[in-house]
This record gives sequence, structure tokens and C-alpha cells, in this order.
Amino acid sequence: MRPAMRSLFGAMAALLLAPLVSAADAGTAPDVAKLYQAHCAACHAPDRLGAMGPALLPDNLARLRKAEAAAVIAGGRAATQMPPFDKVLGKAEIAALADWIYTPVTPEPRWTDADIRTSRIQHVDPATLSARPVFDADPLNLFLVVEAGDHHVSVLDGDHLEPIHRFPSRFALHGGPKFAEGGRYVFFGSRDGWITKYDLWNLKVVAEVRAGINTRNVAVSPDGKHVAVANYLPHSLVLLDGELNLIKVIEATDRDGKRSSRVSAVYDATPRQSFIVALKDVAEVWEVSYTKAVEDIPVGFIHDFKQREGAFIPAYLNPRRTVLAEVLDDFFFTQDYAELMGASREGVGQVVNLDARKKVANLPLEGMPHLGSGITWKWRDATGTERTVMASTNLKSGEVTVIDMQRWEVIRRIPTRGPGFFLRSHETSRYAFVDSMMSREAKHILQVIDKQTLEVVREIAAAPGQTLAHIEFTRDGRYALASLWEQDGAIVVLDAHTLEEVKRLPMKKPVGKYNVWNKISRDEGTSH
Ligand code: DHE
Repeated sequence: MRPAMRSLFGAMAALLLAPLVSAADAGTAPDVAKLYQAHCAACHAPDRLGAMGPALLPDNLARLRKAEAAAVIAGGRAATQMPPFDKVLGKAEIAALADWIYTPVTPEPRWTDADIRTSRIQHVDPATLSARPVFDADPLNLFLVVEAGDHHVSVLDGDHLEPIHRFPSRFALHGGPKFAEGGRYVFFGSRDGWITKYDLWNLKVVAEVRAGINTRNVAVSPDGKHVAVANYLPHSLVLLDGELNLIKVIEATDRDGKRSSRVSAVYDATPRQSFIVALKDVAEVWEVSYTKAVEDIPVGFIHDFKQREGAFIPAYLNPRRTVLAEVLDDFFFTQDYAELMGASREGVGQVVNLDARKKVANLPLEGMPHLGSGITWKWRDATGTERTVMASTNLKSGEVTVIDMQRWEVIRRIPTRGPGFFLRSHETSRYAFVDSMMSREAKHILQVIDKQTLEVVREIAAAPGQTLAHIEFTRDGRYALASLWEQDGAIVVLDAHTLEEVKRLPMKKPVGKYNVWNKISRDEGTSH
């Protein structure tokens, strides 16, 4: 029997057998492990690593408050298979279960190469797929909208600004989906480690694999032949081929092999034909080439090119390390990927040259800069000289910081309504849009910054209490789409010139949206 059905029968049986007053509410301490096995294990797995339902481990639940978890156990979760347990379990039992799922599992759960291999699911035979799009819309102007409200993805026609398809996703996708092979295929990563390969021309899930237990994001080479997955648990970088078969797992340890690290994120550096890897607990940046046309690496390779013992390992699919003075785990790259800007959670900012493999500048940043939200554009200073500037939000203070990328100096701090998460623009647009979604009072307000005057020129507000955030433009830059980030939310389409609202498309808590052309052409105004 499939786990979902087992859980449904389990829940129904539990409802029929439920005592009116549970043992716990009658005064006895609940046997929480037994309760978990009876009511939760069928969907969330006996070891809490997740199955049909998500993993119930402290790291995976870090973004959910315990009281909310208890409310979900009691009331269920709309539009998912999670049933309500308030008629089956007493309040004390629900509270005990909510407490328990936030305790670590010991020994720490493992996810081996064999687990990865056996988790792989081939949903369709690639030979049966059409070599042309099965719809009339421009395949390069499609948008994917990740709807967190009921874990679905909508496909929008970017010319007519209408949905053409909607499909269920894995639980809690995170990070941008990554496009390959000219936008035909797209790869999603869920916080639970599931990687999904989707054929956008055929509107079908092709294959899936579970690459980790607690995953951060996924990166894909443009030809779709190499896929990299960053994991918090286990501490690893997983390399897959384009069909999601395991190539290898690289354990994340420092160069001496002594200190282990969570992997914060992995990024595709197309111009370098490599993946760049951010580590959370070790002061190193990795570069993993997916082309064989690179020189092999001296063993013990460090930033000053010192060679140890004359031995070499292949550079292809092995990390080349840049050793840093501090841990940097939030990155932004120059358009050619020669340099990265990195910030630590404490706000230490540095520029690292990936060829010289060393720090080349300090960045005068404060608070908690969110470099990952950064964008670049050409800006003329008072003398008319054109410079490339980079701007990003700050998760702790209400400002957008604008940095001159030649001199690595802050040239403007633009005050905003509150701490923001995403900053977005388009190469054809004079505007950049920033949210204040980390601020309770201003999370409903998007602010529009003129990219030349560096001033806020307009505000676009939803109803107070709602969240309005995350912009992505159409391929031609004519419309900007914002997320009304509510359970019964919407994509709000704005005219990118007049900044007036054009239409709304109802969506279930739309999070990010991603335009095929802007992503594959690596538009300066958006994430890559
Ligand atoms: Fe994200 C991208 C890290 C919390 C929504 N987020 C990213 C990326 C990183 C990152 C490194 C870039 C990877 C990529 O796109 O492949 N995010 C983190 C965190 O460290 C942080 C602060 C804490 C955490 O819980 O992991 C965090 N992120 C969130 C959220 O709470 C958000 C708002 C809601 C959610 O669904 O989790 C969130 N993150 C996003 C989105 C993107 C993202 C929508 C892709 C943005 C894009 O336009 O490309």
C-alpha cells in the first residue's frame, strides 16, 4: 500500500478508535515515541527522515515555530495529506509530539550513496517526450511560480500573462529553480532533499531523486549534464548527472579533512564551467569544475598555489579550495564570475578573486547584508563616468546598499521602509524593486528605486498586514510581476513603465517566480 493511503487509513482507524479522553489528558505522561510510531511514522517515516510527509528534524523545522507545529498537528494542513489529530490526541499529547520533533535524532541520521541511488524515481521514459513544446506560448517567456501555500508550481505564459499549467511540487521548495538546455528542462530542490527534473516543453516531471535530508539548493550546468546539490544534512555536496543519477558525493570537510561543514549553497558559474560552493562552518570557498579542460590540482591546493609533495588530483569534479580568514556563506558574483562578494552572518564582507584564489578587498558592510539578493547595473556618477554598481538588501536594517564594483566602495545607502529580502530589476528597466518583508509594519510595501538617481521614487502597497515581495520581469522588461505572498494570494502584474497594476492572477502563497529568458540569459537584474 502506498504511504499516503496507509496514512489515510491510519488516520481513519485512529479516529474510530480514539478515546474521548486521552491517557495524557487524564494525567499520565504521554509515551511520545509510541505516539509518533502510531500516528506519524507512516507518512514521516519511523526515523523522522520524511517519506510522503516532510522530515521532522530540528534543522528542517527551524523556520516553523513550535506553536505553529502544534497547531498543524491539531488542525492538519490545508491542501496537503496532513490530517487533523485534535479528535484523536489530547492537548498534552499534541504538545509532547510538537516538543519531540524538535529534539535531535541520535545517532545523527545518515543518507548514504545507496540511499540516494535507491530513492531515484523515473516518472516518464524520455524517449516518449515530444521534441517540441506541446503548447503555443513562447517557451522562452514562460514563468514558473512556486506556490508554497499548497506546494504547487504554476506555469505562466509571459506574453498573455495567463497560467497554462499547474502541477504539484515536492514539499517546501527552496531557492530558484534552475533551467538547462535552452530552458527546456528545469530542476527544483526541496528543503527535504528532493531534486526534481521537469520538462517544460512537455509539462511533465521526468525524474526525481532524494540527494539529502536537509538541502539548501541546486545548481545545474547550462547543458544540463551536471547537477550539484548543497546539503546541510549530511554535510555534503552531491553531484548528479542530467538524468539525476548519482555521480559522486563530496563530503564537506576542510582541506585537512578534520573539520566538517554544512554546505550553505552551490552556484553555477557558467563562464568558468564550474560550480562555486559556499560552506557554513569552514573558512573555504570551493570551485568544482564540470569541464575536463582544466588543469589538475596539486594535492593540498591552497590560495597561494603552494604545491605539496608533487601529487595531483583531477580538477574535474573535485574541489579547488580558496582558504579564507573568515567563514563567508552568502555570495554574489560579478557577471563574469571572476570575483565573488561574500558576507558572513556577522556582516563581515570580502571580495575574493576566484583566479588568484584570495581576498582582494574588504567590503564595508554592516548588519546582515543579503548579497544573494544582489543585482548589478551601469550607473553614471556626477562626472558622467559609467561604472558597474551592485546593490543588495539587508536582513537587519532598512537599507539598500549600493557598491561601486571597481573600487569596492559603498557609494550610497538608500533608506527603505524596513529590512528587505529581494531586490530585482531588468536590464531594460530604469527601476529596481525592493521589499521590506522582514518588517512587520512595512512588509506590504514594495519600494521602487530609480537606478540612476538612487532615490526611492514610488511605493506600491498591498493591504497592511499582507506581504508583497519578489519581482520578476517579463522577457522584454515590459511588465514586473510581484508576489502577494498570502494563502489566498496573487501574482500582481505591474506595468514596468507606469508602475500601475495591470491585473492579478490568484495563487496560493506565491513565493518566487522565474522567467526562462531572464534566467538563461543571466540578466543583470535578476538572480541566476
Ligand atoms: Fe532563501 C534563494 C538562503 C530563507 C525564499 N535563499 C536563496 C538562496 C540562498 C538562500 C543561499 C540562493 C540559492 C538559489 O536560488 O539557488 N534563505 C536562505 C537562508 O539562509 C535563509 C535566510 C534561512 C533559511 O531558512 O534557509 C533563507 N528563503 C528563506 C525564506 O524564509 C524564504 C523567504 C521563504 C522560503 O520559501 O523558504 C526564502 N530563497 C527564497 C527564494 C529564493 C531563495 C524565493 C530564490 C530567489 C530568486 O529569485 O532566485
